[in-house]
Amino acid sequence: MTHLSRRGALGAFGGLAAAGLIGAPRLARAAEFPLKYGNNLPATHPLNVRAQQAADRIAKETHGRAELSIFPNNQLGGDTDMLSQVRSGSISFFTPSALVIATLVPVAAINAVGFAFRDYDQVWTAMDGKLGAHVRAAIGKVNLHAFETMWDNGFRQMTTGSRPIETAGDMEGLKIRVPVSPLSIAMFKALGSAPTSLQFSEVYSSLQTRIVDAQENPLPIIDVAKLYEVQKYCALSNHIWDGFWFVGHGRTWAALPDDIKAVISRAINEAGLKQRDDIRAFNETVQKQLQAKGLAFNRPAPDSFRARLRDAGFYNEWKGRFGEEAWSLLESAVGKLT
Ligand code: X2X
Repeated sequence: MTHLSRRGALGAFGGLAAAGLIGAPRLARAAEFPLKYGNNLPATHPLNVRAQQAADRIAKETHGRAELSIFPNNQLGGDTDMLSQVRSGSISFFTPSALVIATLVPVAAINAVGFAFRDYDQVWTAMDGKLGAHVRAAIGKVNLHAFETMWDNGFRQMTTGSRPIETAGDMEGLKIRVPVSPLSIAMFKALGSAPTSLQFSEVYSSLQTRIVDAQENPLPIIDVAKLYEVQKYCALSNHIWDGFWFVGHGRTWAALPDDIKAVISRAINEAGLKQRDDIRAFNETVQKQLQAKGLAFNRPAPDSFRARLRDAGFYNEWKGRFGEEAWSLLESAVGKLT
């Protein structure tokens, strides 16, 4: 009797559990191809907004077979960590800035040569054309897959805490944070500054605690990462154009079926084009927004900076480092630099 009633109770419990399961939201089935993507930018930056749209599209168009999970804002570690994770395959995708991937693929910093690009027409002609193809081929050689469309970071501007920068003379002795990038270090040394390489994850706090006095980034990043809270002045120097390469771990990418690859490529490349438009629109309003938040702007003429770089031998040195082929591809887009 006891035995029976216990079985009865269990049976009832089992039935409820089954009913509960049926009524509950469908548990997500693990995707056949789970793909982790890490980056260094806040979730509100257009790069993350458009990447999320690409992820939704990938889930839909592969009928859930591939799932791109995004880890923004250095959740998986700083740039250096994510670069080694995408090389080992512990993450599938990463969007390093050209400056950052250049620690692995030196020629990738070619787009960041100081004061090379005048405007976005020159940038996209070069990066969607032969110069971009040259860099992508070099990225392929270290067993990473680079998608065709480069995503925009922007023209980098300098912000400072203690004094404005009007001419190249004001760069003397400036303690400025730059990304983990040999080109950035060389360029700011040539300008007479005292640059320090720090990962982006450390920028806000190092400005706040005054480990450094200055940093340089495009205005959209200065806005979304709230760097205006810890900086006073912004010099619209446009000294470097910087973009993000969307790269994948080579073997993970190669192992995906062709139809999945096609969906992912389309989704990422098209999202990248939209992200460029977002940055263009952002650039039309961001200066006013930052002014309203207390940042004081000025626009130094580039001539004194260029002259100082030329006199310090910066262009000649980097022409040698990048090599004749890459340098002539850059000059065919922007004109003579040396
Ligand atoms: O670290 C930076 O300054 C950033 C966010 O622009 C890069 O990724 C290079």
